[in-house]
Amino acid sequence: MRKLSLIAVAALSAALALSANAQSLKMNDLDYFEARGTNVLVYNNLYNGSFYDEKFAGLEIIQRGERICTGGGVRLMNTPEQWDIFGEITARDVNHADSSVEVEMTYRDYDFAPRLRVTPKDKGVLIQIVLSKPVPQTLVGKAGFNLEFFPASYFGKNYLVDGKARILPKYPMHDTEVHPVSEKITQYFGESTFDDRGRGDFLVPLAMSTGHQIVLAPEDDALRVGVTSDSEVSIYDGRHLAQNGMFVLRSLLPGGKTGVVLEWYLEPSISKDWVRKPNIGFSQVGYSPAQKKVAVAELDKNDTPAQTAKLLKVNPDGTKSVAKTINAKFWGEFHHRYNYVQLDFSDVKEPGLYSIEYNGVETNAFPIDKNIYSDKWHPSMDVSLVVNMDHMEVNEAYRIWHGRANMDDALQAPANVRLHDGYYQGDVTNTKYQPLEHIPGLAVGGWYDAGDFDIQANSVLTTTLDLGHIWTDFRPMRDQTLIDEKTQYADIHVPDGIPDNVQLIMHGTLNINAQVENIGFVAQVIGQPDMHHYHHLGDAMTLTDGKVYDPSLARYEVKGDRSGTPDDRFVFTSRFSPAGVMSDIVSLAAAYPALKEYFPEEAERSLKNALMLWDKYFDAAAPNANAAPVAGRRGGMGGDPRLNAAIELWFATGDQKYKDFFLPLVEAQLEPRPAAAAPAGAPAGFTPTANLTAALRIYPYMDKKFQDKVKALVPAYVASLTTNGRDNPYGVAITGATWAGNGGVISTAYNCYKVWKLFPDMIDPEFVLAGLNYIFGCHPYTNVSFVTAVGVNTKKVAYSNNRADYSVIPGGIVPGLLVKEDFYENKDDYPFHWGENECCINTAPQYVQLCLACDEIVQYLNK
Ligand SMILES: [Ca+2]
Ligand SMILES: [Ca+2]
Ligand SMILES: [Ca+2]
Repeated sequence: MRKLSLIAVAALSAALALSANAQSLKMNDLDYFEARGTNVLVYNNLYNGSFYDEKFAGLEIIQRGERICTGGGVRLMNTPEQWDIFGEITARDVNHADSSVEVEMTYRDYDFAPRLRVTPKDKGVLIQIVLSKPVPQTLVGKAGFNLEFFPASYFGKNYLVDGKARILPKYPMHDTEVHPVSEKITQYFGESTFDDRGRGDFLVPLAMSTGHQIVLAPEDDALRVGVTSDSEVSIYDGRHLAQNGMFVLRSLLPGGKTGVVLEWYLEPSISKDWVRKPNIGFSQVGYSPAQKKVAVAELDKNDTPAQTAKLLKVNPDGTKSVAKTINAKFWGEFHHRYNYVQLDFSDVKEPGLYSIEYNGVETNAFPIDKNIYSDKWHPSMDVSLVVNMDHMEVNEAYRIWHGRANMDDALQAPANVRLHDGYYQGDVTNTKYQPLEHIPGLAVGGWYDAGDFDIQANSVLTTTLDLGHIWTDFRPMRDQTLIDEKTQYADIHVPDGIPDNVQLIMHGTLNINAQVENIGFVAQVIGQPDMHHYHHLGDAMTLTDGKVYDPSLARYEVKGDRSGTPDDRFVFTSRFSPAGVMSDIVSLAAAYPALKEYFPEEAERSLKNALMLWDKYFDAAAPNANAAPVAGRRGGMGGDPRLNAAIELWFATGDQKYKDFFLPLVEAQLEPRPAAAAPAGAPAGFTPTANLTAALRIYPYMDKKFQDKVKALVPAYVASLTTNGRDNPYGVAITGATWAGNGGVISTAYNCYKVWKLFPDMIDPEFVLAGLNYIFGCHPYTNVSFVTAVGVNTKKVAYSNNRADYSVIPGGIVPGLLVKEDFYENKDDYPFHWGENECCINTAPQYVQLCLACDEIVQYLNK
């Protein structure tokens, strides 16, 4: 039970005494306004700043369990984009006595700090904008109160403006105009999202409608939201500017006035009887006969949990028979909003097709079968890792996914450039190249990092490394892709006689080796030179013209293989450190065993470069040398960054000198670390137990003394891996306030597998399987599979580079559930939340590893 504060109890009693307003919004003890079926949040979620406007802050409405509205606040344009400035929240006062929330939004550059005050009124809230000073002259006609609605939630609905009926458009189809750029409110860091082709203007979407009352989706009780004001209220469609744009309701603030300058009455739709339908979480790929099978039902607190559920078997004639009556185990409340019930049907082992019926809901059907994990990694290896290949034309049957992209790679980034997505170039370039000089040889290999089109060091290195480990640990011979690096062409579902795993490893080393040979090391990023190119959507080949930039040509002029169009990617070469280079060695050496068998020349090249880097930077990479570890790159955090490089070089060469180097370092890691020794920048939840990651990798090859020592530490290690899931009914750690936690779920489950592989008696293999059960649908909010195209009910949209088409690239793994105050979210109709839906390339091989591990485990359990 939630504990009500004394103040909340007093406020509740006062409201009950009036009783006429029994259906109005009340402030709850989480400091937002609540009524049955509707919540109004006022800056309970703040802009976190890392990627600017994430469409998860401001005044927001959660209605019938879905967040349909966000971004309520004073903004400076009709339809703000991700990089448009917003007011910094410099005060937020929650007053339970009069049920008000008041926030101050400060625009420092404009000496402007409007206050937003929200109080319950009738069946909704009164929104007031209060000014102590008039709107600055430069912002008159620009500053207004905006409220944003997710378009996809409203596809197929209408709106009323002063009683006149209008259709909410599925696609932007209204008018815009261009204004001189001198009128534009500068975006963060002076970015410009709009390419004006040198004309000196910017785009302004015009209102779709204007009136004094606008009601969205009046016909739909779950989506209806109305705004009434004495001021004019307009509705805009932000998708004219950006595909992730919103429907925006907006009123301008008047000039020359102070005090309450704007009032809106906002009425969401309350439902006194609404009960959310149970969300029954289970694995959308089904279950193997011998494994544990526990579905989790997520229930509205107004719902009455039934004592039993039914497991139904679906017969060939379409009839369903009861395979088991399941005793429902009430788990209780978790994360405030819902109650949870566990439904265990582990004893059902007969292969077949099943569904679960509980509290009036029947799930989609799913299999119980021996081989459910054996093919679930195919879309990631066959499609996701192929479609995301840079510098390749990628074909599949009748479709070209994209042409050969970025063939003009790349220019030396000049010093002291700060760009989007954390790209940063300091005051030294660490290379022999002049600013904007073309660096040769880079138009080969590598992957698009995620939903964007850059090659980031961390993703190209870890993807190559994990693909290398997949080969040495599992040796998958699957060959369903033609990959021709000579003509830079790939064809999906076309075998070519070479295992795809090996070809993908080579696609990684081709880029890593090119960077090492031409730059000297793997650069932090090869990324777009400006915001207009960074936010590119569409065929990657159209991102640049493929012609090397020549500043002597006029803008957009073309001469032979050079052009005056400044679209070539920049190589960001600062943040270099000898410790960071150790990660380059790790990946090249880990690639060696697979390459040696199929591409001996590329294998020798990789090993040669790894050894060259080792010799060159060995001394400088020692801990406590002047060079600081590079955050986010493996091997650079805590301990000696050379350790993993030495291990991989030892596996690649068998040279005793590497073993002599790493063994004492690994043995030192086996000493328990006191909490005070947590390294700077250690991830949240860092546990001061022994670090067994490296020890488990070398375990089979070490002597008994070493093995005994490691074995003694395994129970504590297992506890550290499995503790964080015990606070919730899913048995998996659920994390992620700004970036959801599926990556952590996968890596934790895989670490459990690595323990099980060596010590099958010391860990329950169900901890490995629980990770994939969660990813495949046994999670809160919905039961959709977080792996696109894998499972029965799977993600309909993802933040991949085809997100503007509301589509997916099969085999991608989305980050999953964002965890807010008492609310989870993973939208499946709006693909533009990167923290929920962006498929990162380096998650794909990690997921493949886990599938292969789970397949091995269930084959063992089913024996
Ligand atoms: Ca990126
Ligand atoms: Ca192949
Ligand atoms: Ca170019």
